[in-house]
Amino acid sequence: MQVTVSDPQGAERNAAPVTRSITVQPVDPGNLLDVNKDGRVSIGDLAIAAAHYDKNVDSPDWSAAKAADVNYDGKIDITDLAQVARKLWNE
Ligand SMILES: [Ca+2]
Ligand SMILES: [Ca+2]
Repeated sequence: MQVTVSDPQGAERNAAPVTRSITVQPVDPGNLLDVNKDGRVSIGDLAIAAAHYDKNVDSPDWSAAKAADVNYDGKIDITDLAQVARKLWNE
C-alpha cells in the first residue's frame, strides 16, 4: 500500500511502503439473525425486525434499522422476518 502524507504547508511526500495483511472471517449466519446482538435468536429479534418492517437505506433511522436487514439487501421486508422466524422455530 502506498501512502502519501502532507505537512501543514501542503508539501506531499510518499511514506515508506507498508505491508498490511487482512484476514477475512466468515460470519456465522446464526449471528446475522441475532438482530439485537444479545447472543441468541429469540422473539425479541423478530419483534425488532417487525418494528423496522418496510424501512430501507433511505429511511432516516436506517442506522438503527439495518441490524434487522439480515440478508443485506438494503431493506427490511418479509424475507428478513422469515429468516429470523425460521431460525426461531428451528431451535
Ligand atoms: Ca437476539
Ligand atoms: Ca433485507
